[in-house]
Amino acid sequence: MNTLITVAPTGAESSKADVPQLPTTLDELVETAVRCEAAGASMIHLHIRDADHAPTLDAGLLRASVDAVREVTDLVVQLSTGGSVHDPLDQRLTVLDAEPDSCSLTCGTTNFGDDVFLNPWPFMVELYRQSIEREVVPEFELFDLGHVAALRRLIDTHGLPYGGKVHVDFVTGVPGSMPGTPQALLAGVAMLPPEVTSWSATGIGRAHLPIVAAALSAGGHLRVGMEDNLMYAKGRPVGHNSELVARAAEIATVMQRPPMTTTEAREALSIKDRRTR
Ligand code: KMH
Ligand code: ZN
Repeated sequence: MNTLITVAPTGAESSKADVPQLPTTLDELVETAVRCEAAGASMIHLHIRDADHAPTLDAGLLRASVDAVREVTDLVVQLSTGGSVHDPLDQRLTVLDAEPDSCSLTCGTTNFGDDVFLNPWPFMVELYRQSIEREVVPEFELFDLGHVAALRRLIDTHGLPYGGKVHVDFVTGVPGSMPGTPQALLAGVAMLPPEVTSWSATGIGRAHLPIVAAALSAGGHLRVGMEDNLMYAKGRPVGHNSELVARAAEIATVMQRPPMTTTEAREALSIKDRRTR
């Protein structure tokens, strides 16, 4: 099975002042999307920034970003519904108005550094219900083993997602969530409900490379990008998201699991084709 590589280029946590190479403008996002697709990514996980480079859920900017990336790439466009830890739940639901191909859906609340990333059960259910209604494929974000149990409960009580495929992403190494170790990752994989058709993993910070290696070894897919990791190597910051994608693609290829094409990814995730070009 080839490897689905998702790039998460920006996130909501790092500031442009601290990390000038973080793509925060629309032009930078589009340039990043093009280069990451060329490097082997087939999905992009987007957080949007405003004119001051601050995280925003502005409806117009979200729509413009989805449209712009869709216009120049074949990447599966996934919008974050997690936003930043400061975004209210009702506003996080409005992300679907931008008609992304996919949306993140975090399966529970977690400590998140000094903050709390809030995902109460009723919010999860409402987001899930709306994703099905709007034909948007969710990616279930699992930060902890309890989130795997919550995913099972969601599927048991509300059925399968739009398209019938169940794709999850383990986010490991967040301070307050599951550690970025192969042991924790494999414990989560062992608990996955049988309905899950594909899983990927990301390691925050220094967990990045160990989790890439562990996920590939265990048959998983990969998420990389500056949302999760700002260092390419010890003492060497990431200069561009495509560097992380290219390295992940190289490791995956060495492991005899080269990157999926965007066509393969769209099929693997049962993405509704919204492309206009
Ligand atoms: N920024 C974090 C609070 C997601 O995109 O869905 C949440 C996050 C997860 O990044
Ligand atoms: Zn995110």
